[in-house]
Amino acid sequence: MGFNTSRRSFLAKLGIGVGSIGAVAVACGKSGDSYNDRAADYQKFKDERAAAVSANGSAGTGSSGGHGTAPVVQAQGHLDWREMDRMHKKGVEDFVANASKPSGKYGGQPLDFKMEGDVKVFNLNAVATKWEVRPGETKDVFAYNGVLPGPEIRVTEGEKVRIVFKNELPESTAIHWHGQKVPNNQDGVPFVTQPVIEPGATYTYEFVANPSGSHMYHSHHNAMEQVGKGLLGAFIVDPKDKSKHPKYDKEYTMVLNDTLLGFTLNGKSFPATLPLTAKLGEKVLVRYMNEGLMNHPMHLHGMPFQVVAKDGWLLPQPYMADTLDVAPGDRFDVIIDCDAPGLWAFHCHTLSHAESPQGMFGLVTVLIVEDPNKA
Ligand SMILES: [Cu+2]
Repeated sequence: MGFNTSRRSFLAKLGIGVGSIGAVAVACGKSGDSYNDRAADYQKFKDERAAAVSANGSAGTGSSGGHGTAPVVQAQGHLDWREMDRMHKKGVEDFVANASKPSGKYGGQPLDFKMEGDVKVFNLNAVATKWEVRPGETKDVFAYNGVLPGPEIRVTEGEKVRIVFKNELPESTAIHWHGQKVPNNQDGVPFVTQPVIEPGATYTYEFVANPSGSHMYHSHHNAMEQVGKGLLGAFIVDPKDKSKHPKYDKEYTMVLNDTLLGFTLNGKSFPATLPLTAKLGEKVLVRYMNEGLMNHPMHLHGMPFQVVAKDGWLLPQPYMADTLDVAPGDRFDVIIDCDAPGLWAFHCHTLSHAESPQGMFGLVTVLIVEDPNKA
């Protein structure tokens, strides 16, 4: 499906006419060039985003069916219920099979470092490559060290950090350390705090890790496209003094994204997403990170979770929830007290990000709580 056809059909389905933003601008009597330019830019951005989502949704013909907005709408009313059930079942079976023996590449693994004096040194690059979002669906992506999400960079609060970055992309870029209190010239915003890092160039970032908590790193240049295509990762700063922090037995990071690669959880779309696993009675920390353009109300079945931190900062009063809206740029730390054995669905509750007539897709995984007494 071509770019324009795709965009028009997507907008038509939503009942949105092209140029509606421009009409609003005129109706409001704001006719200054800069306002109209901005309105036009905004419309262009919205069109491109809609086209990206639509194009992604219509591209997949995997075994579990389409998984974006367009095919969902087209398919409704055309599937025999038995066929629908078969596809839903197959998606879950594929997920379970993959969970026990994951196939393909997964990102987000801790990045190796070396110490130079008292500085923790990491090497990172950015490359254009291919990435399998789910079986049968491979995308052209930009990736840090070739994986999505990029490798996890993990340091301790107060540690000196150096990241030697090589740009192997066909375009310029720069890295922003989202949530970190860095010196102004290390903030990674081209033409605001630093020159762009051109193709082939190397740039070294250096700062002291602080504050602690769940943070992110991502491109801050042509970011709608570069982050949308995969230039994102977790930057986790362990607290120097853990005594004030809640205790947990294991942890998972969920990096959410929603544009050029479709709805992805740690770079994968269900059924290629991996489950979270815990033993009965364990406490699991989940770090939600939204690198996308949309809010994602993340919902766990069977157990609530305790929200303990926002953007790395411990909350003065943690609270219980089972659905937590994670907006673009947000990080939340939640702790699940795994007191209910079984397989529990764990998904974004914007249902168009999670389920179609052909089965679940996108921002869906499962929390498996094992009861050791029933092995
Ligand atoms: Cu969502």
